[in-house]
Amino acid sequence: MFGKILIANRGEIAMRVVRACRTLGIRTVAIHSDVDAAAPHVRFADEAVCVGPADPRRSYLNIPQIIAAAEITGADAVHPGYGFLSENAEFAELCRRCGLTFIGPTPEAMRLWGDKVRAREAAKRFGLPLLPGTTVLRDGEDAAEQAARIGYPVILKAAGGGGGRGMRVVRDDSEIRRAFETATSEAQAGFKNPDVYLEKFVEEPRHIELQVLGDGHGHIFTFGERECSLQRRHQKIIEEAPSPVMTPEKRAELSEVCTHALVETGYTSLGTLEFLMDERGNLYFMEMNTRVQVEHPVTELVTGIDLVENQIRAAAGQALSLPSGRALGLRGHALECRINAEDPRTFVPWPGLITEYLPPGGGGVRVDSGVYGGFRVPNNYDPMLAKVITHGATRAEAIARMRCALDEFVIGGIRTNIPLHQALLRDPDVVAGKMSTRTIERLRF
Ligand code: MV4
Repeated sequence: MFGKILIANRGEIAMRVVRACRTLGIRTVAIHSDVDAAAPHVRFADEAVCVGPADPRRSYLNIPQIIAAAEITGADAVHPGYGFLSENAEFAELCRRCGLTFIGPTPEAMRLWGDKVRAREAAKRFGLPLLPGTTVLRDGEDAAEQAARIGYPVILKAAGGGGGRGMRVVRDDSEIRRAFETATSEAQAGFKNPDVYLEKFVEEPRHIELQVLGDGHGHIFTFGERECSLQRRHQKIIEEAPSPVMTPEKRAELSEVCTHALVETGYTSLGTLEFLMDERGNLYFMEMNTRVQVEHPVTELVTGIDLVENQIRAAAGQALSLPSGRALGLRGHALECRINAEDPRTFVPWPGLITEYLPPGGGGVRVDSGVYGGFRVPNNYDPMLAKVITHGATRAEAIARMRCALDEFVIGGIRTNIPLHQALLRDPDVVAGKMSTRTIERLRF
């Protein structure tokens, strides 16, 4: 096992990784920017190194400084968390060259799944269900021919995109050539990769994702799905496990095809396969995320498995023995609300000094927080302050506990989206499990 891990992140996920390290008896090094000197992850870790100024490009994304911090402190591994450098294959490769273990998949796996066209091809080869679609398009005429074959509406996506970035819906033949040109130049500008491809467009899909873990010993474990359909502009707001629309048979089938695909590609870390579900309940592979995700706790609560601890064990070369797929015993239901520093109606970020902070507690309530009373939330980073996660024997019980937890949560001095969560948990469609990716834009409160 590692002796010391450097955590190349901030906020609640840095705290989450410190906790997993403590459980495993591993020492921790925090990195931070100037404005984060008093951040909780800095206090919480055994050591801390300032790696640069507030601008994330010069601190949390500053690869030479981060590698130097690991060398100076004698860390033997780097945990990237989510965001920042977590899906940067060059960073993973540099860690390897410097004798540091990157706690994530191999750079090769990160490159494969990071290129959405290559990911689609791999998914097809290994039998994952796909929407009708294409590989890289040659030109506007090729796009028009392929779109006619697939049938409108279609969606143009950038190979270098992902997470909803670089997408555009095309509804008829008159728009397709221009859309191809615009999408190509935007992809070049945004992702330094002009490649775009087409897929059949699904109007109001649900977002369902499967949690997986590979160890380096040929084992792939699947830990069930999460439902993440409550989103706004590709930012998830509430997640849950299991999905209210999943059946045990569908879950078992999905687990089996995904296990097969990941055994074939030799995947060796924590990952998430993202699917769209259409009105008929069919699932289609969209993309794979090769990192720990914000919403991982809902899976932890219904499986009883510590995902971060097992991600670290796998990175250290341990062979894992865990329940998976059909043998997984799911217990009850879990919900997660992301608490952001923002106006609850306009979604404008609201950084500033937290004057009062009283998190909720009690049975079935978990709070993963990255702030405290007296901390000044900087305006340079993601506005997520904390996650409230509740667990219950049933979905109704998890909702009831979440309502109580949100009513208890006191955050003074800044605006938060707690009122949005309270309104969502009173919405009849949400309570009935009938969420769509458009629920939030229709909500009035
Ligand atoms: C789609 C789609 C409709 N049809 N693909 C958004 C995230 C990215 N991974 C894929 N996304 C979408 N891909 C086809 N062929 C609609 C979305 C989409 C979406 C998906 C899930 C949850 C919320 C969403 C919001 C807007 C668009």
